[in-house]
Amino acid sequence: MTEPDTVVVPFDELPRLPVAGLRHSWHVHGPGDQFGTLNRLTGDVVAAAAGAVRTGERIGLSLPLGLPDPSFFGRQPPKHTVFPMWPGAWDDRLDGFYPQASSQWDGLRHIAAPDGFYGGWQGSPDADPGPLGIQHWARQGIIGRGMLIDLAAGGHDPFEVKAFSVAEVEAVLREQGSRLRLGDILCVRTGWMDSYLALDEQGRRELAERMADPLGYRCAGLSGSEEMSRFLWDSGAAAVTADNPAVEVVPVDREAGSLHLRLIPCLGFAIGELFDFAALAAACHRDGRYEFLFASVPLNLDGGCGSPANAVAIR
Ligand code: UVW
Repeated sequence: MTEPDTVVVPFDELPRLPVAGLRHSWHVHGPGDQFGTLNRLTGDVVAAAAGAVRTGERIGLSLPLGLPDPSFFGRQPPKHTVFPMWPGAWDDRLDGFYPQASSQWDGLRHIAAPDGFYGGWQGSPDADPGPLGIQHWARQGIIGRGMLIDLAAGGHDPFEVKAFSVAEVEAVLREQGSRLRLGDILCVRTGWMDSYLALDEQGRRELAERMADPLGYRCAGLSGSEEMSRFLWDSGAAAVTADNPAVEVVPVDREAGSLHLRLIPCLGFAIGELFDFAALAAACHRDGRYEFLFASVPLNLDGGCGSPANAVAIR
């Protein structure tokens, strides 16, 4: 499904970490690399991505900052206060702001392997804001060709366990007539966000209670298997985003493994969660065109472990 000549080092040629035993890319972009798979967004790749814009239609991909409400995993929606500065001028303030509570990027200091963070960094994120902070991604933004992979029509319950396999992802790409290429930003729609937004207040409260434990709830998502990480790496993707809370299926199947662990510390993947792809999917299905220019600028927050997505699709 991927155009040739895209991948620098094939997944099966990557070495394995001594403790985690998983394939890693720590040597691929040189010592001190801060970008991981975002290195695939070269000038040529981004310039070519602009070719996906035909009509100039823009579609926001982020939830309002206050959603989900209640938040998940012990996070909180920010408290927004609007106040006068002087006559005719207003200011505002966010208190209790969790950058990963809404549509968001997981940065490279969000998850460590037993062998260390991406690249082998052994520091402590609360002590040193420099390495792997989200500020590095803010410098260039996350701009490239977006590709919707719409898995939502499968008839599954997004609030139940359903692990999408590589074969299922490839089948959808085939049905869409989509070919992946180097630097693509994959936008995986599982239908989770549509189901979440359709819940009433009580339903949202009950779901948040079930999601108090980041590892203990149930949701449909990509399989955490090595096969899936091989597919994502070899596809040339620069980032993987999804409309669910973790990109991957939850709970993690111990036998298959954790995609968070495989992708973030081992392969340096940028992953995005809780995106809203409903309007984008409607537009893509309308004209049978699933590519677009994806533009997102993470917060320039020194030492940030993640960031609001601030993402838009331009068609
Ligand atoms: C955790 O992995 C704990 O959170 P998230 O799913 O937001 O990345």
